[in-house]
Amino acid sequence: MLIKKRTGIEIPSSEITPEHLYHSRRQFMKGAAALSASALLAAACSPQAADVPRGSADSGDAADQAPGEVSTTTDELGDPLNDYDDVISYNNYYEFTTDKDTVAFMAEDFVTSPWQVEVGGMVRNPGVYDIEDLRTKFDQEERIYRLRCVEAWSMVIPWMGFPLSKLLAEVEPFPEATHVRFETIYDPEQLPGQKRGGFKWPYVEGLRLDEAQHDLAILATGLYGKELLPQNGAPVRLVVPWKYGFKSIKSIVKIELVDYQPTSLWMDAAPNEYGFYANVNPEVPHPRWSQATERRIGELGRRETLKFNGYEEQVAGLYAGEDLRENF
Ligand SMILES: Nc1nc2c(c(=O)[nH]1)N[C@H]1C(S)=C(S)[C@@H](COP(=O)(O)O)O[C@H]1N2
Ligand SMILES: [Mo]
Repeated sequence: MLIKKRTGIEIPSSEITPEHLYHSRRQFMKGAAALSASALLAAACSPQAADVPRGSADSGDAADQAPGEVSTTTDELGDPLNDYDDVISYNNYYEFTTDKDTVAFMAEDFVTSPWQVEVGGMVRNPGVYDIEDLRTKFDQEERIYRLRCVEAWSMVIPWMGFPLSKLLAEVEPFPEATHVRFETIYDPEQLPGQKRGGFKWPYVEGLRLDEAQHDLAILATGLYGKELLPQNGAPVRLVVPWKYGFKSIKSIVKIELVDYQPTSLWMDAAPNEYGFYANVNPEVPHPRWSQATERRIGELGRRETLKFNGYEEQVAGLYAGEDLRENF
C-alpha cells in the first residue's frame, strides 16, 4: 500500500488548479462520463440502468464534481485508480436504496454537519468526538486501497483518513475489551431505506480488537483529496481493505469497545451467507456465487481475486492457525 502523510486541511482543487485547466478538466469529465467503458459496463450489468446510459441523467451531477489532488495514478500493484466519477456514482448504501446507480442522487441532501461520533464502552477515556476533532486531531493520510465488494466487483480508491488504531489508543481500551462495534446513524427521515423491513437497522459492523488495531484499518474522511460525499459514507466511515466491502461501514455515529463478537447487520440478515470475518478469500465461495474472480469497475473481462484482497503479507498473521472456512 502507498502511504503519503499529509497534515492540515486540503485546499479544494479549484483553488490550486489554474482556472483554464480546471475548466477543461470539467469539460473532459462531462464528455467522459457519457462515454466511459465503465458507464457502458454498469449499464450492461445492472438491469435498472440497461436502457439509460449513465452520464445522461443524474451522473451529470457527478461529472460536475472535480476530484482533488492525489499523489499517484495506481495502487502498489500497478492497477490504475478508478475514476472519481465511478467512485462517487456506483455505490452500495442500503439506507438510501439498493440501486447502486441511484444512491448518489438519493443521498444528495443527507446532512453530515454537525456530526458527532460517540466512542465508549470498555475504555478508560470515553468521549464524544466532533467530526472536526477527528479531522484535525489525527493526521490525515492518503491510502490507496482496493475495495472488493462481496458481490464480486471492485475498485481502486484513494482514501483520505487516519488509522483507527490512533483513536483506539486515545480512548485506551480496558484489557477485557476484545472487539469493536460500529454503528451507522439511525435517521429514517433522512434514510428512507431504514423504514423498510428485512434488515435490523441501524447498520452495525464489528472487528476483533487486533484487526481494528491493524495499521491498514482506517477511518476515512475523504477520497480523491476531497471530503467524502454522502454516498461514500460522509462524514466518516471505516475502510478495512482486506475484508469484503460490507465491513467498511459508512456514516458512523458510535464506536464501542465490547467483550463479545458483535452481530453485524449482514450476519443478522443471512448468517449462512455473511460471517463476522468476511476476509476476501477466492477459495471460499459465497453460497450463491464463486469468489474466485471479480469485475474491476471500468475494465472489460474479469480479474482473479487475491487472497485478503492482496494484503495477505500484511494481515495473514492476524489469522495464524485459524480455519478461514470456519471463520468466514
Ligand atoms: N451504513 C452502510 N455502510 C455500508 C453499506 C451500506 O449499505 N450501509 N454498504 C457496504 C458495502 S456492501 C460496500 S461494497 C461499501 C461500498 O462503499 P462505496 O459505495 O463507498 O464504494 O460500503 C459498505 N458500507
Ligand atoms: Mo459490498
